[in-house]
Amino acid sequence: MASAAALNVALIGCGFMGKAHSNAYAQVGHFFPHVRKIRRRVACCRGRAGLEALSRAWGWEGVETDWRRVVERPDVDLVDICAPNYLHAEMAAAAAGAGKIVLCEKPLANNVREAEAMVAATRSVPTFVWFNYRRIPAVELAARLLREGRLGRLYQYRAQYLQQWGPDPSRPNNWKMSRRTAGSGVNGDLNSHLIDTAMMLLGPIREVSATLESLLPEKPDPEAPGSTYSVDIDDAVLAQARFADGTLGSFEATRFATGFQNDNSFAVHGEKGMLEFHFEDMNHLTYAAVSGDPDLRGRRKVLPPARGPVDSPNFWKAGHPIGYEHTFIASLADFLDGLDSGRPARPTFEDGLAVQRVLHAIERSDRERRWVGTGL
Ligand code: SOE
Repeated sequence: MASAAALNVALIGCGFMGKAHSNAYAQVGHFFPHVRKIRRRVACCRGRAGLEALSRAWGWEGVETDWRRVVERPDVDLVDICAPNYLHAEMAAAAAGAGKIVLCEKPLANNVREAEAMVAATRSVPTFVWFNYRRIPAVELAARLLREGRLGRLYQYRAQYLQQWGPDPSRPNNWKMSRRTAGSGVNGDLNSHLIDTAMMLLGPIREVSATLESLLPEKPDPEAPGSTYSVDIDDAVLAQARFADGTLGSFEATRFATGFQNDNSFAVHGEKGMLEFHFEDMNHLTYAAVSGDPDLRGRRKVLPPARGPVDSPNFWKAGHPIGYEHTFIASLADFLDGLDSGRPARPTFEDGLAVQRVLHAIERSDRERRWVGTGL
């Protein structure tokens, strides 16, 4: 790994996440001036037009269409994988083999076997998975309140990830619609976020009982009007879970929730109170306490503190709302901070593997129609 002060980054993937990560690399030093400087060395993907557009928009110094060349480059320190899921394992192993730091989009891999191989292949380099919703100030506040035991004994954890684009006839076929390239449907794409946040807040999930559903196995193909394309992934997942601490959990993820754009939410109920979060209202955390005048009790929305010390330049002052892009900037800032402090930021690939084990248990439970242990 080059020991230059600046960290030379290679980004693989030019889609939605390529843009979110490019913005994070461009912005992180503005908001978090104490972390290592970033050099946007090279962006890589197969489609030339998308690649050139991304590079122009976000200021990548160079472009490359062959990822193998990118991971071998001596002027690259960090490889960030935003390519389709089925490529994660091979790319991560090659990058780590060349001594690079490896960051990867979620879910970590197509399945547990690949995720285990990724953990094994990257043991000697720093790793990170972009479960970005962990870094929302309201979610961080929830984590702090739970750590402090503010809810007392926990009764129930309920999480939902609701999107509506599944049946949209104008959506072209892409890699997310196939098990071969995506590993799964909503289980990996959306439920993985719910599981990661839940395990960050409450600890490991021990066992699950789940149902997966493909709601529209033939979808209209907007690129060939009048015809359809086959889809072999899950469109909706419902899971009951038991955490290691005994708390009962429920998880629901779907792309068929008509009326919902991107509602990633959770609620946790305990003997002393409750917490609730909705990403579509990401600047608020809802809190209710079982104390005080019973007639004045109720759920109230609180505005979480700004990220970092109040007088630091991190993001904006309290009360000045932040957005989706800040979750990626904060993820990157924590990762870079961890590199320098020697206390690696989470989630690492080990954490990504733990999520993958739960996703796997969910699929197996659906197939075998019974409760399945996660091994965690
Ligand atoms: C799917 O629509 C998607 O883009 C996910 O892949 C992301 O992880 C999620 O944050 C938003 O929705």
